[in-house]
Amino acid sequence: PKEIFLKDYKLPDYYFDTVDLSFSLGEEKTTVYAKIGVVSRVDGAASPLVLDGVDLKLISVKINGNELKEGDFNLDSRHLILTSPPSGNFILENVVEILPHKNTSLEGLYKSSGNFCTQCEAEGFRKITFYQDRPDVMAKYTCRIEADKSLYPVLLSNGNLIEQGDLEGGKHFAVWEDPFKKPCYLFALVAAQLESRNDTFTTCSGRKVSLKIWTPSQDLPKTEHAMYCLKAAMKWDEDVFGREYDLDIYNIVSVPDNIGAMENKSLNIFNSELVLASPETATDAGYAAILGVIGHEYFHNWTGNRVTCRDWFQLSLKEGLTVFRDHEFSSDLGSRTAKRISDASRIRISQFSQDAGPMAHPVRPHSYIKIDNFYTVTVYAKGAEVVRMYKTLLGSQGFRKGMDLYFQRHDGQAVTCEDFFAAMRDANDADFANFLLWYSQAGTPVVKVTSSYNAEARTFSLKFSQTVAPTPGQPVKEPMFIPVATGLVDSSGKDMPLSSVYHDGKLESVTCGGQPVYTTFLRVTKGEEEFVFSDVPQKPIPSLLRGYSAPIRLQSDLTDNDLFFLLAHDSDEFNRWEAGQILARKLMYSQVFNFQKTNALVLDPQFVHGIKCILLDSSLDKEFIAKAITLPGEGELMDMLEVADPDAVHAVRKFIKKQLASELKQEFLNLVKENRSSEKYVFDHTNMARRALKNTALGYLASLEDEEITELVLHEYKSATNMTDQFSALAAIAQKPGKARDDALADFYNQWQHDDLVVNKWFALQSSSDIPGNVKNIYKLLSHQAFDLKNPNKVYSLIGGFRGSLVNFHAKDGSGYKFLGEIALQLDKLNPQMASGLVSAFSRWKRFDETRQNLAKAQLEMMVSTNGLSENVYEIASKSLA
Ligand code: BAL
Ligand code: ZN
Repeated sequence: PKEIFLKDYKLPDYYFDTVDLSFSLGEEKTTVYAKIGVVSRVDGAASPLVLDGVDLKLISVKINGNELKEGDFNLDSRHLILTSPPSGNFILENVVEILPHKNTSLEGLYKSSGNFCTQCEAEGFRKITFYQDRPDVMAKYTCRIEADKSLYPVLLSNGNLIEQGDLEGGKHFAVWEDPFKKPCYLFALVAAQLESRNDTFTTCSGRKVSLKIWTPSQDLPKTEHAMYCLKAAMKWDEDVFGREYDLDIYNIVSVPDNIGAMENKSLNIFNSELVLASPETATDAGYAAILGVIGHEYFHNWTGNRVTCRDWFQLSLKEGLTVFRDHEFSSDLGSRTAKRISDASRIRISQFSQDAGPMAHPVRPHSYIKIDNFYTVTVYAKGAEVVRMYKTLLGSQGFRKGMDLYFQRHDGQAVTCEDFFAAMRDANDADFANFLLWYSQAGTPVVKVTSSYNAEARTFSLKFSQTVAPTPGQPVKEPMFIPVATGLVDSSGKDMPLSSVYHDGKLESVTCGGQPVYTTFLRVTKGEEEFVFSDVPQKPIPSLLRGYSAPIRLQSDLTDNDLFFLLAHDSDEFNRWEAGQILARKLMYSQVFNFQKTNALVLDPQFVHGIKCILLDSSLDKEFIAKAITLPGEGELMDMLEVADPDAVHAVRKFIKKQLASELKQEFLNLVKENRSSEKYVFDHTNMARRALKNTALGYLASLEDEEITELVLHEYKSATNMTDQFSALAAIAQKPGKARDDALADFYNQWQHDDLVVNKWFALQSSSDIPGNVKNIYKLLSHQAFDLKNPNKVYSLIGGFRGSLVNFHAKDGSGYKFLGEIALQLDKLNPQMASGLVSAFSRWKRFDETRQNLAKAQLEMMVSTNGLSENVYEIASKSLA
């Protein structure tokens, strides 16, 4: 396999300015005719025109109406090369045949539950026709679709419908025209038996946009929430970013087996999991995910479609920015603190773990074998944190100025991360020092802070030192530019006013409009440096990295008492939560050593007291309480250990959870009672927060061996009137093996077997279970009538879910590794992209003891020596072994 490098980027020699496509869709084969207006960029001698094409049967190729003969072109399994095209502009026509019903890769044009649909990002368009499949080739498209009318009554593509009609033989056609230039990865086509929920949105300039969400008719009632989300997103983008929608129609199509959700111009195609919801079938988490993803794909219309990426190395230019925008959207519509906690947790659990493994890469990777493998938490979530730091540094208004300049400069262009940086800088005349390093340097910065108070001088000093560990291909790192939001908390728990800081030999004012501030943003840019606050009347407790102002690991010298104090008093809710998490991690860490030495495990009474105070504090938001009493995950703990020990970490977390449940049983029981509701389901923050707290309390209680509690949990399961409550109760019952668990799981399946999306939750609950030896059950579920290895949702639920149980995936007998290795190879033949996603679970095998290392390594070696392995899996497996 060939590695592709950013440094080798070259402008294309040819641009395409118009693309007219015509599809004749059939059951046996589909014919695609493409007429492309080619513009040569280079004067003089024409260079060969290299077109990408995979799994295409070439029928004919013409230039300016003349059919090319053998010798005028070269054809291999991935390219059509026109050896000597004319100099100047010309028309290229080609006809190919493709087999959508045989396409299980879910890229290009494929059949999904009997309907035709496309997925072209990143490099799927080359499975539709011969083309320069790269994002910097932007053209205006028309698309004519012809198909059987009774089988495919709905024919959709990008842009506006300009013509439609009936044809002989029971066929019909539609012609769509997209007035905006776009790269081919945004092309989309759907031919299907679907119906639509219809609505309208009037834009800020008074244009009426027709909104349609397409699903099979029986699912239409489940699209109400998605429509609400779409309209909310359109309004929000106008209000917050001044971005108006630019066409008169916006379609969203829900299909059961798309890989996720896709922002195709005016024709988003979504996995049904991210569109369909009803109170009885979707949880609060599902409702919230739909809000985020409908928003995300809509926001791409400006950040991704109108302004796109020059090349795939710049993927985070659109994804990091659009994730940031969807995070802000969800924060504005729900709880900002709770959202920030979830997003920061994802960075620290998944992204830091990627940074510490063989697939560590910068937000803008330097190279790849398959770009599909780089739709990662680093490109998306760390990329969003990088965008957030611009906002932190510039403030809301400065950030908006930067965004406006970015759109003004680059609308209709394919650009780079530097272009975004330059717009932010130029709009604000800002000094960003070496901020660009966030795009090119991989790894998690570790920042150590020590503090000291000088009572005589009334100064408080913070000394920072930062390091970034080596990552593959980057042995030596430079210091990063890190904004550290800082407050100083006095002995009564109030924030001290801050007015000046001595730094770099200068006394700098940190006031705002002449007034002191309560949080200031320290710009940490060196390997080591000191900031000294002046006029500090008493020894403060510093509240550092408020709101998680940079994606770093912070190690401070705060004592346990300081942390308990911040847990009780910090005005920054994120840091209140953070203080509790640090305390919990320290406690769990100490108990892991007790477990390893076979000493009895103990729970610090001060910790129990801290949790109790949070539980009883009625002034706190309920979702915040639910998050604050949730213990850090096993993965976070494993990351703290020299040698990852899944058995110890699992036993310790389970012990602390059960012990807390036992000591705070009455409080948890009260929370369950006080937060029940028999009212109709409402998706809003107040009600979601109430349900989150009740169900977190129920989860704690269910860890106890107690008949009365088993009865209570069963009662909650049976009396639930929405999926959030029903599923939480099921999960609580399913914690422990036994008859109650078996009966409840069987009952749930019987109730919901007709609804695939609910059955997927049922698969995931079982596969991610920590019950001992669970891999046996998963083998059984593989042959369950509802499972299908071709469907991504089912694969994510049953196989992906299994990775969620660290204790079973890393079972010391190797059964978990063997299971995943076998399945990944089976899946690789159907869908390499999904297979490589699973294989990444092996990537940190070197973190484990020798026995586990050997077992995991054997699976990776087995994969790379398999004949016919995909490039996707090869890249992950070989880099993991390196
Ligand atoms: N562009 C791929 C799907 C998404 O991130 O929106
Ligand atoms: Zn996206």
